[in-house]
Amino acid sequence: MRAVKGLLQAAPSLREGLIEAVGVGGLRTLTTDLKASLAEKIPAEQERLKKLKKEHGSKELGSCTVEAAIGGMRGIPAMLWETSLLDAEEGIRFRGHSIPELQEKLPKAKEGGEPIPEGLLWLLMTGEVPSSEQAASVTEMLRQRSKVPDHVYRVLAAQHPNTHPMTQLATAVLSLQVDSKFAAAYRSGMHKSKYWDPVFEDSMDLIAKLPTIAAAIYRNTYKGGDLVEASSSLDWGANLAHMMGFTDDGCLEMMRLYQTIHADHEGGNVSAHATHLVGSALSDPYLSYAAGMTGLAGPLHGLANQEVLRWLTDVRQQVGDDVTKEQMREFVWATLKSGKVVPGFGHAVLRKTDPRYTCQAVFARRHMPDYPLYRLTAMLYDVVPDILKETGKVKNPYPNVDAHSGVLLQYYGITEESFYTVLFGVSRALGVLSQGVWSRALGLPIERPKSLTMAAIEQRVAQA
Ligand code: FAM
Repeated sequence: MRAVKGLLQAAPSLREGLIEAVGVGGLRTLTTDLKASLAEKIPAEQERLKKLKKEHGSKELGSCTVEAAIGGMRGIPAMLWETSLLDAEEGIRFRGHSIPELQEKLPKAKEGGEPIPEGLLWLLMTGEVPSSEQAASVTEMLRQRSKVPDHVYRVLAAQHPNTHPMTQLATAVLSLQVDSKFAAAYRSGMHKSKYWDPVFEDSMDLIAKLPTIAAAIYRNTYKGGDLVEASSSLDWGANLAHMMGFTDDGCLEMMRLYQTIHADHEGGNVSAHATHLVGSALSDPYLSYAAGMTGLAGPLHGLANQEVLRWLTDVRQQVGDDVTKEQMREFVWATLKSGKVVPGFGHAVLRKTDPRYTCQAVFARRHMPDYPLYRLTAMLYDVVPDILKETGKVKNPYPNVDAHSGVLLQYYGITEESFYTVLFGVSRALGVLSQGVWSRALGLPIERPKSLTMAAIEQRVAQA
């Protein structure tokens, strides 16, 4: 009784019926309004950050070596990112939850199925695993915001027919920027304590429209421009597959899983960091997410999923489907000797197999155990790590998320690999835009790390 009384004193919204007590000392938002739930949490998190800065601001989290400064800033803990955290051995956790845990806990469209990404969005935004009603309210909120303005279709239609789908995506998103509520609010002189509100509105508008935009890019580029209407009964992830023209139940489940696992990978990767950096200048969510997407379009980052498929196609063309392990070894070595990377393997932070790879492999074993491309991918897992270890320089010889995603897409008939990174990009919006809202809610400043010339580094090390 005393504990409940304490809880009521600590949390006025418990008295107002907005939250309920769960477990020992835990609180859960009851509202099905995502923005209300978020607004409820912001003041405490602002206080938490203020306290951290005041009490521990001068403490060191790590140092920067010359190697780190010239080596892509590896391992320097220098950014706040609330929505996920990556452990080198264990892989990603979204707000503290591993991928298998999310597959169990998040609301699903069907019994025993994959999580719906809307549930993950609620979790990323609020830190709480949503109820089915809360996830359903996100689905509905996104549906209401999903209409894409006509001018965006005209912008897409005006592009050169060979424009890469990722370039089309970034261009379409930039053309939506004219409607930015944050840019308008800033222009009209909004107080900075309120920035998170229009950033939230822009982020939801953008996330809502991305499946329609992605599907339009797909239909324009590969299907003669014949667009498919959204279904009013499908969730956000499944609707993406539906609007691309795929209705197989397995494909819808695959898309829900795909859109869930690609959403976030802490803050230092190129797409997240680019979004964060550009947003720190108070560029609105359209501008900052478009920056993230141009980074995701690089072959060492998101475009690796396209590269994996091209590489696998080369294997099949040169060796055939009945490739032996020995032939595969030769092919991998030939790739390395020609000065190229083996796409889908390695990682800047991870040092073990990516759990995003593992969950896709589990999905494949369940849904397509005899599919030749799946078997080829499984064989790569047996062959590639030992070879990469033999090179003596690759820090992580194991597969990452991109080694498996293309196989699942191919199986369901999404065969156009140059589109694959767009699917990654749609999912990535959930993570980087959720963090973007929090960055403004927490009042994070403009990013401005120090750079040095080679001469300046030489001078500093000579003095050390
Ligand atoms: N194949 C061949 N060489 C590789 C390699 C791979 N898969 N992974 C790393 N290396 C090389 C790397 O190029 C570097 O060589 P140099 O010293 O000659 O420059 C050396 O091994 C040390 O690199 P590292 O420290 O192990 O990796 P980095 O942190 O520099 O790079 C990756 C990380 C992801 C860019 C790198 O592993 C790679 O190029 N992998 C293939 C591309 C890929 O799959 N990218 C997708 C990553 C994914 F998780 C994502 O972002 N979506």
